Amino acid sequence: MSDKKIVYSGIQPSGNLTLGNYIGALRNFPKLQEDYDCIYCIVDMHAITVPQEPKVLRAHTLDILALYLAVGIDPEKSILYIQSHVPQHVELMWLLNTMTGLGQLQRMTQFKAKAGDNKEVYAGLLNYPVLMAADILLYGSHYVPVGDDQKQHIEMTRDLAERFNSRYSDTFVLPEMLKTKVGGRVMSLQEPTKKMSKSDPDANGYVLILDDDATIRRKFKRAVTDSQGKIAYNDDQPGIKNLLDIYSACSGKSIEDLLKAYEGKGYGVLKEDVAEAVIQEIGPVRERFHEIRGNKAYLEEVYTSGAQKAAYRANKILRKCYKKMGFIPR
Ligand code: ATP
Ligand code: LTN
Repeated sequence: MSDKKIVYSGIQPSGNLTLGNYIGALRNFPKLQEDYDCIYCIVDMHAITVPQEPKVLRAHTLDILALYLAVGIDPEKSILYIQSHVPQHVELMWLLNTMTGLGQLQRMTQFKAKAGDNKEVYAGLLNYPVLMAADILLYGSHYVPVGDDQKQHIEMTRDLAERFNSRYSDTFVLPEMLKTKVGGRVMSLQEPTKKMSKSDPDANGYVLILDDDATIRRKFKRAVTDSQGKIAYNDDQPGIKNLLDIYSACSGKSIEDLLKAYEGKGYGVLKEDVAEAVIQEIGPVRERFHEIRGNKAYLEEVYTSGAQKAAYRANKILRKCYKKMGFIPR
């Protein structure tokens, strides 16, 4: 095994991926392959913490795999697999569950947001962060590239690792969040104070990686702005700020340069140009996605060999945990 540091990340097959998922997470993954030992997972066990239609879940799982490949993740360099194919995740989650505070879980913002006003809230949703901690700790991961919304989950993962280490001796690496330089939090196009989310009931709020060009142009045209009529970068104008962030992330131009270039210009022009920058950035990914997604045999080969490699590594750490906790080895 190489002595490179380990990078781990996962995406839920809970819907079609948005521009937020792409800028905040996905597009950063292939760049890390050269310098790190990368493991990328499709976290289907997390996706079922909210109801999923079986047929749709199956399709979304393969979609994410094809997207991972389309952005340039190379299965020869990185481990690419489906979470449910490596049962060690759920085993470690159980061990960690026995040392996770109920109060801590109930205070997680994602739990509160997703539980919302639902009458019936299931235990899986509450335990979501414990499964995420297991994903990360099972591989001795050093860095976790995720969007800003995952900060609390990473902190909890570190807490659990520390608790286990101090109770049973050094076992887990304390992982660090790898933040995106630009676009760590892409906001909704309709409610720019809310994060862009694939589970938003309003489809105009998000742009999907797989949206066609005309749809992308239309969604940006309808993006909510404000009545101030000047292009500036501040929290009083969250819609414009979000458009500038997206533009900067897709074009590589700095916010200052954009502000200079758009001084005195109208919102309509800005929206059109942002749409074009987005199309330029994600158009090629979309094309590669369609080529790869049709090749079932190739996808199967990738996830089968990925699961084998992942399980081999996961098993090593899991056996250590069992032994330290006092279980009789098999
Ligand atoms: P949902 O929106 O359905 O709750 P999600 O998109 O937040 O789900 P994942 O699919 O697991 O959840 O997210 C994958 C990655 O995309 C994570 O690293 C997450 O931080 C990142 N991400 C999600 N939404 C955004 C966003 N609006 N801006 C930046 N990064 C994001
Ligand atoms: N909660 C994450 C998805 C996720 C994940 C992980 C990310 C599950 N397990 C392990 C990084 C590492 C989210 O992005 N919503």
